Amino acid sequence: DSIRCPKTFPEERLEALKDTFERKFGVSPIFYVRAPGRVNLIGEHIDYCGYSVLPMAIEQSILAAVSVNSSGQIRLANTDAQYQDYMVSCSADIFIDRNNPKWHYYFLCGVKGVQEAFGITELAGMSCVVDGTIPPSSGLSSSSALVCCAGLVTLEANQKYMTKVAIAEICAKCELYIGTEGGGMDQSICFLAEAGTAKLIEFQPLRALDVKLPNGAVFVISNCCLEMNKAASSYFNIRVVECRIATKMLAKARGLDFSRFLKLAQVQTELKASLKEMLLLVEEMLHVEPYSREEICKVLGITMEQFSADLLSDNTQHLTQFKLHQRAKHVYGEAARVLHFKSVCDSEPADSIQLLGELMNQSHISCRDLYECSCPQLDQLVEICLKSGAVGSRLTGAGWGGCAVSMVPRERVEYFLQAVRDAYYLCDPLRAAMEKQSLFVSKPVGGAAVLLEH
Ligand code: A2G
Repeated sequence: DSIRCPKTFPEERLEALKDTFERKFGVSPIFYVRAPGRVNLIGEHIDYCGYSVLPMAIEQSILAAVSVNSSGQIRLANTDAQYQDYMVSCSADIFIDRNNPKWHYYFLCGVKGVQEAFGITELAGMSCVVDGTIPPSSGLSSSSALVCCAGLVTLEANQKYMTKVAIAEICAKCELYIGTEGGGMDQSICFLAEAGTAKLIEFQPLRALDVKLPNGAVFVISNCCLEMNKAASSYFNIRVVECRIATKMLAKARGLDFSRFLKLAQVQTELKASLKEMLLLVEEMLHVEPYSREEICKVLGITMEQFSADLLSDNTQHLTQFKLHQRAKHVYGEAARVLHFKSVCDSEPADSIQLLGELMNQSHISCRDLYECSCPQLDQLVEICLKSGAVGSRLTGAGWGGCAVSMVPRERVEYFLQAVRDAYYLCDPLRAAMEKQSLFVSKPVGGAAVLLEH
C-alpha cells in the first residue's frame, strides 16, 4: 500500500508524456506522479463544516513527468498549449496570486505546502511536464489533483517522505493559498482512494473507510458543459461564510461562547445532539428571511468592523444578506444523508439501489433549493438523467456548473447513455463537440502515486 512503486507496464499516456518531456528538456524524466480526480457521490458542501463525505477517485488524472537537477530552478510546462510555461527560483519566496488563479499557482500551492512542512530553505531544482485529463472547472477536482500532484512531486524530488494522511492534510491546507476556503475532501480522496471502493472520508482525525457500492448499479458522470472556476468567483466563499455565521448564531442561541466555534459540526458535538435535533434547532433558532449585517452584529454583540475582519473573507466583503436558516438546514440534512448512504451500502438491503437513489435525489434538491449551488443547466441535466433511467442523480462538486453524477441500474446503462446523449448533448453543437469527455461511466480507482523509472 505504498505511495511509491516501480513503473512496470508500458502505458501509452506515460510514453507520450516521456516523449514530450525529452523534446522539451533534452533529458529523460526520472519519475512520474499520478493524482486522480474524484466524483463525490453524496455529501456536498459539508466537508468545510466538519462533516463526512463520500467520494471515489476516478480514472481521469493529472500526470507529471519529472527530472531533478542542480539548476536552482523549478521549471513547469503543460502538454496543453493553453497553459503557459513557468519558471521560479528554488530559493525565492513562493508567491501565489489569488486574484489570478493561473494553472501554475495551483502547482505552487503544493510546492509551498511541502516546503513549509519540512522547513526546506532551498528546494531541489526540477523540470516538470504536466498532463491533465480531468475536465477543468467541472466539479471533478482538477484543481486539487494538480495541487496534490505537485505536493507529491515536491516530496519525491526533495527525498522527503510522509504518510498519505499527512500529505493529504498538507495539500488540503496549502490549497487555501489560492483563496477558496474548501474543506479537505478532494485532497483526502486523492491520496486515500483505493481501487474498487468508494470512501467515507471523516475529518478530525482524517480517515477513510471503505464503502462497498452495490453491484447492480454503475455511476455515470455527465458534464453540463458550463464551467465554474471556484477561485475566480466568490460563490464558494459566500457559502463558507454563511455557514460560519450560522455556526456562531446557533452557538450564541444555545448560550455557548460563540468565539470558539467555526464549523457547524462543532456546535453539534458541543451540544451532544443528533443531526435530527440540530435540524429542529435550526427551525427554532434561525429565521427563514435573510439576515442583515446589522442583525447579526446585534445578536452576537460585535461591531461592524469585527464582523468584516473576523467573519468575512477577502472576496466576500461586499455581502449584505445571509441565508443562515437555509444553509444550516442543508448542511445538517446532507450530513445525515451521508451516514444513511453508508449504512445502506454496509447492510445491503434488497432495495438498496432504490434507497441510495432516493438519497442522491434528496441531496440534489437540497443543493438546488436550500444551498442554491445548482444552475439551470445542471437542473435540466439531472432531470434528463432521471427520465433516462437513472435511479438517483445529483450535482457533484462545488456546483454552479460542472458535473452531475447518476446511479444507473447496470442493465439500463446503454439505454441511459444514448438517451442522455440525445436529449442533452446532440441538440447543441457546443455540447455535442464535448460529448466524449463529458458523459462517461466511472469506477473507483486508486489514489495518487509516484511511479519510479525502474
Ligand atoms: O467543493 C469543492 O470541491 C471543495 N474543494 C471541496 O472541499 C468541497 O467543499 C466541495 C463541495 O462539496 C476545494 O475547495 C479544493
